[in-house]
Amino acid sequence: MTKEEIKQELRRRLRDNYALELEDAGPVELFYSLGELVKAVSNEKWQKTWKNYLTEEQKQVYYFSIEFLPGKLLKSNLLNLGILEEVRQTLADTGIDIEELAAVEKDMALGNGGLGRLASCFMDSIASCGLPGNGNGIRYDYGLFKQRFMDGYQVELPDEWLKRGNVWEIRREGKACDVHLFGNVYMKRLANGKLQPVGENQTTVRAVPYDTGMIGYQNGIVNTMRLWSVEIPASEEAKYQNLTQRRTIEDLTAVLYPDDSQERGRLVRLAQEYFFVSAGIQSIIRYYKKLNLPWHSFSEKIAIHINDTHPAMCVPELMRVLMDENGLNWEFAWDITVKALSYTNHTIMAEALEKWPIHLMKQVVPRIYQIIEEIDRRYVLSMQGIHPEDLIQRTRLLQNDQVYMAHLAIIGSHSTNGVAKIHSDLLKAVVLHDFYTIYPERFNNKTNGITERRWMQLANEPLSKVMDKWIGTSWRKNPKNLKLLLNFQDNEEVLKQLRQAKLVKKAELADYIWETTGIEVATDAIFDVQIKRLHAYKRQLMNLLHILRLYFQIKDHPEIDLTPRVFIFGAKAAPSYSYAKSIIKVINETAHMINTDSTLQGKIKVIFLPNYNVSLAEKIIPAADVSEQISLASKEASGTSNMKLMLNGAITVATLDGANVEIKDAVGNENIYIFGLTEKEVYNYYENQDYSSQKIYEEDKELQRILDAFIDGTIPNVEFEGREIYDSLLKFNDEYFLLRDFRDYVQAQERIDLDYKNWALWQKKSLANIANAGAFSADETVKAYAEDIWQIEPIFAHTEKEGTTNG
Ligand code: GPV
Repeated sequence: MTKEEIKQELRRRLRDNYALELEDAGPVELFYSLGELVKAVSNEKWQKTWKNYLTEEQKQVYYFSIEFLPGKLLKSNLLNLGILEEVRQTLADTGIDIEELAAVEKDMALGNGGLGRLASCFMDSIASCGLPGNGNGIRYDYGLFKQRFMDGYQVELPDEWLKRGNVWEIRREGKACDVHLFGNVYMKRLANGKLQPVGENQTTVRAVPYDTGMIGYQNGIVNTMRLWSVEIPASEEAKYQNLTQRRTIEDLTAVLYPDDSQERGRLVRLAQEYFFVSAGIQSIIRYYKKLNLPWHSFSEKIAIHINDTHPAMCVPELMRVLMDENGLNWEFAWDITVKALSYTNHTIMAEALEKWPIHLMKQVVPRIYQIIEEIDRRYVLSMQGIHPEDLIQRTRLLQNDQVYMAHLAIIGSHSTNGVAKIHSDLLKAVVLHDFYTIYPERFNNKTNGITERRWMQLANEPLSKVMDKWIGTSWRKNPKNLKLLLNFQDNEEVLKQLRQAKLVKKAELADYIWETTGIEVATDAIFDVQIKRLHAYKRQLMNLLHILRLYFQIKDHPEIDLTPRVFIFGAKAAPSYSYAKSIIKVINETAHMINTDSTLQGKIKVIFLPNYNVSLAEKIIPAADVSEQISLASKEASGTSNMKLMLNGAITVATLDGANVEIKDAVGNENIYIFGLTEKEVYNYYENQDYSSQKIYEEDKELQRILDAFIDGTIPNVEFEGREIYDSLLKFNDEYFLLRDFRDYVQAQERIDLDYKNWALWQKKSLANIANAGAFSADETVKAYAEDIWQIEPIFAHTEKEGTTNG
């Protein structure tokens, strides 16, 4: 599209939809008109893509995830369509700043954190690699809550993202399906002697899909993310005249559960899980039937991926549809199911491993529970005589009146993968060791990845331009080529320009901090960033202990030569996670104490930015100098903010946990600050039960002063929270070994303080991080999934300019 065409199209839409001239339109009208224009451009490609999949009978993957976290889509869509610069220019010619209208878009925040964002990075990469893939999830009316601070406390407000409508989605009523919940099931004998399950007193709801195009990077591909919304079916209208009853149904897709890696055994959550699983499986079967192929070819055309256990009911649901609705026998249906399905595990934290009470399953999804019982029975039977009885009992689906969802996912699929090397190894060695004994061939690793299109090209234009200038633009298409930057490690001009680019983003963030908090920060300070959900295992509290140490140091020695530092936090706590909320309160109070104390001469500042989300991440990450990845070794499955920060030239201070281990291997020891217990040492403590935080406290005067600050009034207004935290560290023996790792952490921080003073040395480390970040491109990750797990192939190996169809 030329600039002239863009302008005309925009003018026409503004006139037709709003009766406005381009010159008179405000950001809202401009955003919606531009959005529609983008949709028109991409719909043509979308239509070609899916038609092509159909006629070529391409094998497709369906990525089932209860969370997707795309953020804003306008600029990403423009970039991937290859018209971002043209549109920016066109608007600029009329005196409009594209950023102003881009800001109108609400973040699509249908996810909590890492898991949902990973799903969205994968959607971008799957399309960009020309892989036939679809997302399947839930269209929540309200996404993750909006976070405010009041008196330092987290306050949650509803996320009304659909208030002004969603330009990107297409409602496809024609593709709706019915989902049955509750009631009971009995077996009816048919004339041919077969047993047929019949549902009684069921609640039937309508699942209506809303499709959003997932636009590939300048390759003509547009895939589909399908999100389901609940409605009352026309046939049932009479039943639901009562408003309260209607509400109960509509509640099903009303709101995202705001718990990150925490299990919650709520009925509505179970119904949500079944709802999007059933609708998704039904629409896959409907598609497969169009192909007119025999059932035994199913897994040659369809791969279904289970993103963590939330969609694990794909196993019994696919069995149900194949048997009850299509007459296949158990053995045949089981063979198809196991071949089609695959599963990713995202945590080893016991409290996050889903288990559903049997009574709840029987109540909400009675037929599914019957099938689960039968899977369990046959599993036990098939293993007897092959494996020891205790192993079979430990791995079966039904235990302690609960359904173990991870067991269901592993037994009912052909692949189980972890999300970083260390995590996958721990699954095999400890958490899922029993299953590894039984199905060693099913286990594999797929280290997470990120899309550098959003996290570098869009979020960090100054850095992108420096890259273009020195290594050319090929990294934009092929992130692995970021490696070319290594040729310039000793080129002072390159180092200077990289530093300059960082400074630009730091200045922008400093402005944002000033506007939102009224606090002034200096851009020559180290911007030290920890951004992720608030969890005890992620140890934001240890970061705070270090900050308090610096505070006391400056208080005692005002003349001390510290490199100025700005500590930046972004984190939401699950509304029910009171310990995490206490940590937020204490960080906020400490921040206030420090930021208002002029005797500190601005040497340290603490900024807790409210409402951390994808858009805020895009502001913070490019401005970061230091990336805090300090979870207790073995607890963080992978992490992905570690990769985004590295890509933007931040240097990581890290434990050997999750993907940090691979980041260390990629950049080398001299370009990362590693500290703390190793995963083996942590497990040793568990085995020997000989950890005593009290002992460490007693032997460390400085640590005593820091911990006492929580209860002696040093940190103001935290009478309750300070005590809670103090007790967790001493009375309850410091579950995540903060005190054990503290000294080592402090030493790593002291090295950072020193190294930063030598800008060229620091910038060289930063360069090494940028250059080696290509290894963590989600493009590479999804290609590995495609080859090893899904067995799907890219359709177009060529670029946009060479054409958009392959014949
Ligand atoms: I399970 N993760 C998440 O965000 N929510 C969850 O419910 C579960 C896991 C995260 C892990 O904590 C991260 O370490 C990981 O990088 C991310 O999933 C993506 O794999």
